[in-house]
Amino acid sequence: MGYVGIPSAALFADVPEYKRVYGFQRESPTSGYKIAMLNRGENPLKGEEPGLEELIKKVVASGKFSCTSDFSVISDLDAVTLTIQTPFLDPKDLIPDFSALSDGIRTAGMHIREGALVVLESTVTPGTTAGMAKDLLEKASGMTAGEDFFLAHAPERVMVGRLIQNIREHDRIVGGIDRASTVRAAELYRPLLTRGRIIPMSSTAAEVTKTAENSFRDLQIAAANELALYCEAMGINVYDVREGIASLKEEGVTRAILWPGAGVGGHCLTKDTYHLERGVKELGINLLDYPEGKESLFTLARSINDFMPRHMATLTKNGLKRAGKTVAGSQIAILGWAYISNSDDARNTPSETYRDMMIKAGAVVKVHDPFVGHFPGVEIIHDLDTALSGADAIALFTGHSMYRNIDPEKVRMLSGVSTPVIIDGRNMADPDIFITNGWIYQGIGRGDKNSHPLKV
Ligand code: SAJ
Repeated sequence: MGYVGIPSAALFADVPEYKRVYGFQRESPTSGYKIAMLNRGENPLKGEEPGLEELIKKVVASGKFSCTSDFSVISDLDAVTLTIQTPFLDPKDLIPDFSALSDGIRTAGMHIREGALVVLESTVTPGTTAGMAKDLLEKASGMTAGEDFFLAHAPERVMVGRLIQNIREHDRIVGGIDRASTVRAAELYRPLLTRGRIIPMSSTAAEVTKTAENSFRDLQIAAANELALYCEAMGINVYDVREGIASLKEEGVTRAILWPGAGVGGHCLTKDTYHLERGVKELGINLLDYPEGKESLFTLARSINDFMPRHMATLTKNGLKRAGKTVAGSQIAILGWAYISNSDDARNTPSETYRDMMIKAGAVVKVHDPFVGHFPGVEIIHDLDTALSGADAIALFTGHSMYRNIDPEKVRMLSGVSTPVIIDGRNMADPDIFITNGWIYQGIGRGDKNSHPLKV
């Protein structure tokens, strides 16, 4: 019952053909509260999720959906889907942490009945469905996959803020361990789709599709970030360049250039590359023909995107230096703890890397976020004025809409600092307005502004 499981369960329960849907949640100290909330028809996910609140109310009121921690109910079910987190223990050695997923698979295996379908929606290393998952299910059930029960991979492709829409409208990749499993899984998901279509393939191809689409996105972002770093060094505005590149639109010539920024967070782009890398290492290393000694393009992209919060630290140091200050002893306000705009999701947030660096360098750091309720070890301030008062520098890390209208004059008064510094990691602030109001401006990709003359 997380960001993927909750909207999926509600949508399955809203399908007329499906008689009954259960959401399974362990009675854990951190998440057990969701069971009662969901059974009251309430949405445990914070942040804006259009349509989800109403849908949960509807399917609970109709009695088609309920949440339970009693996993034995699985023995009455025709299909079980698993949307459990698959983080990495150590990206360097490509070791994923499949402990939670394995527990879920084993539990499902202990209860599934003959003829049932099991679907992994979690993003996994290519080869996992037909390998580890099949073995765990067969051992736990005593049955044979493909003969006594069906098994497939149908990766989630959702983004927070658009969960319901994404599940309904995105094409659905469906990959069975065999043809019968692919057909059964296609049958399960087809009624969910309003615009999307089913794209059938093998389970391993489905796993590669998912891990590769996120690795490609991460690569595109890394290319935009590298270009931004180049533009800073060359004293030009990356957003002019981006507009220029994006303007070439012609049949077959798409120039999908994404946005540079303060970093890449979340539960997906930060790890799926490593699933892909582990997959080729396990399934194809002896057959792979690749330039000798050259690093994977995808892991290089990871290191460029992981560098961006550190670059924000350098811009902060430069900005404070221009104000005659050092990071040590300065007060810094981080605006945005969530990894993505207008959401409460702070998994692998780039803001954390930056905060740790600033504290280590001797700064006093305050963190503001309108959506993130709390975060282990970090005090999240919800009142913007409180976060900004006394700030020598403000670092814009997340594109929350409310930060677009920051009034430089008002904030300068609040900070009580004669020459405050703004470090824009999401192209939210108009440099000229801030500079005119006596601020020192530093922005990612803004080589045209980062050495602006100081207003005397
Ligand atoms: N980001 C940039 N520049 C951009 C786009 C994003 O710096 O141009 C940053 C964001 O600020 C964020 C991170 O990258 O920190 C990830 O942003 P995202 O927009 O990729 O959001 P995710 O990670 O929630 O969603 C991705 C999506 N994958 C693709 O579009 C290929 C989504 O479709 C997937 O469902 C999701 O991963 C997932 O769950 O795998």
